[in-house]
Amino acid sequence: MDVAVVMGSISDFPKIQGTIDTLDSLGISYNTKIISAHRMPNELQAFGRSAKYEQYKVIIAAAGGAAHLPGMLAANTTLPVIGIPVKTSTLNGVDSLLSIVQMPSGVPVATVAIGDAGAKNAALLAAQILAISDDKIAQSLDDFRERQTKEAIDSNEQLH
Ligand code: RP5
Repeated sequence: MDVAVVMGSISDFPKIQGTIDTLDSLGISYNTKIISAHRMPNELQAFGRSAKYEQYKVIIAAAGGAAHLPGMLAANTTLPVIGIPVKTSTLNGVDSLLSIVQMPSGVPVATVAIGDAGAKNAALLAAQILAISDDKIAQSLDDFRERQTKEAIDSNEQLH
């Protein structure tokens, strides 16, 4: 599998449907996993340390609140980690965003937007990383961009 899609809780799953749908539509292989940073710290470390040897190439990690899952995974691997800030009911995901994006120097996490746009963009960013060395994924991405542009042009024409 090329991508590991890790989430902090089963409650995150419906919020990253866009990630799953986008990976599917681009033909990218992935596994989904629940690893809670604060409830499963040992499992988190074990997965982070083994991910490269399990042949994953990119990790997408979604978490909400004091969202330390992406950062702690990044601390345990040199694979690229893309963090999705999950929208929370108390602070609308601003808590998640700041927890994920504000990584101190030395251990980066590529952070996408809160909400559906971020969930989809996480998959697209993973695809762009994989496309560097995978012509089939590169072609899927080009096709996606072409469709997206055509839809935008068509919507402009419908407006008139
Ligand atoms: C985080 O805490 C998860 O990523 C989730 O977004 C949030 C709430 O988790 P639950 O209490 O719903 O399991 O670890």
